[in-house]
Amino acid sequence: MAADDIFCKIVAAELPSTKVYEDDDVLAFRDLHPAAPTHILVIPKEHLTSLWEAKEDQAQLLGTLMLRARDVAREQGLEEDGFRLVINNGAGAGQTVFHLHLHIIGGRSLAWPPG
Ligand code: DGP
Repeated sequence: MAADDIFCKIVAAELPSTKVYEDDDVLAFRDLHPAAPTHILVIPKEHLTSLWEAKEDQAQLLGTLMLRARDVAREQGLEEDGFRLVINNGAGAGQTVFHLHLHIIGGRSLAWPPG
């Protein structure tokens, strides 16, 4: 756990969150500032700063995050109209919380390319 990481604090239940999925390795909860009707964050419970920092031996965890995000999207009823998974890597790409997270964004039409 990284002491100054708010998502580690959410994993440890030191900060509140609206959870939508949890298992031993993965937590999914609603984004505090939703950018769409459905906006959920999927994170590894173990601290990982960013995709950039991921190691080869974390490949299985990265794949699991993708699959659980897919499952959450399905449970939230997003499959018919589509949804987007986003990873912001680095401050220049808009990363503000330095604990790897996948954004699940859906429930409205989504423009491409993103800004
Ligand atoms: P990013 O910009 O990719 O690092 O996304 C971080 C997201 O985290 C952003 O959409 C807002 C959300 N967020 C920030 N602080 C909290 C929090 O304390 N709780 C929840 N649920 N979401 C948060």
